[in-house]
Amino acid sequence: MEESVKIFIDKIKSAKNIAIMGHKNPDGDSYCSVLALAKLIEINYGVRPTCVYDGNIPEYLDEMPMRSWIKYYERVDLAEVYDLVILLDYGTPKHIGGAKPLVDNARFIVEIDHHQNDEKLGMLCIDDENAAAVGQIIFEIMKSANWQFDKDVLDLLAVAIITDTGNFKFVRDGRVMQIMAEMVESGVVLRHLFEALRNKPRKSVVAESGAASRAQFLFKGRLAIAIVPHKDYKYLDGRGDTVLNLLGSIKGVEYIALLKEQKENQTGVSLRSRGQPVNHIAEALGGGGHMCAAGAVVNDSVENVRNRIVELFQGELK
Ligand SMILES: [Mn+2]
Repeated sequence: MEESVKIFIDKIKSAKNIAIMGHKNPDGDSYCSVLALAKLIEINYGVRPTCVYDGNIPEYLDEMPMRSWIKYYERVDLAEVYDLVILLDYGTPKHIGGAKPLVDNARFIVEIDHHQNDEKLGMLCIDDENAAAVGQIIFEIMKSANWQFDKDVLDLLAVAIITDTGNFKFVRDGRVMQIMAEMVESGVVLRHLFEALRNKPRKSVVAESGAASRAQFLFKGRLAIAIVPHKDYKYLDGRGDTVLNLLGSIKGVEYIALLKEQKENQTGVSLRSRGQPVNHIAEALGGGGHMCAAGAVVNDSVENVRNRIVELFQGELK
């Protein structure tokens, strides 16, 4: 077992209270990894961690088990001092959100992450930038520590991996597929999980497909730009994957930029590609992410952000 995992386990064993949180506006990996790790700690060490989130939980995760274990940060006592706070999937000051007091007051902070992160909050960091999801790192910890697990844990970790790999599209090595194989051997039924994820509200699919139908195609159709206006933004569930998938399935489209008018002068940007890097463009906008899937939130109007993105792509696609 790695030294960092040994320290992590010692910290769990000696903690009287534990809190776990993912990043603000949790995605499938962040949300499911929090719940899976909480269950693992309860099963193996007899302590039920407090699970906290900020922002919105996407509706497609409604069918996931253990929903009642996780609480909106305003519903927990933010003044409580925890022996151990565990940050999963992007623990930087700006990603934590409203639960930050728990981090500030914590006696010890462990961070488990698979992003490039220069602002780590963890006193102990179990990071692996090559992992496809935090769910994968937790699975690996679970195996190396020989932890007991149950069906909820496996289903949650499987969904963490499925969602963060875009249904396995972004898998970069065989290890994560070996883990999936192990999970299937242990009883995970992928068909049930995919079915459970087909759970979006009609309004969000209608809003997303509307944005896709109004998309513009630039640079001989290589870049698709779609805009979700503010009036539709509230219907959006998660990042707008329907738009990204629809536009990404068009022949000749190599890059997709989805702009979400979150409020006046605040525009969320999701960038995708068929393999070429887009993270430097997200970084130029003040964001970041993975090579083929990145994003940013820009404090500017959707029109200005659109023009800036076209400018940034101009250098590469002209
Ligand atoms: Mn993740």
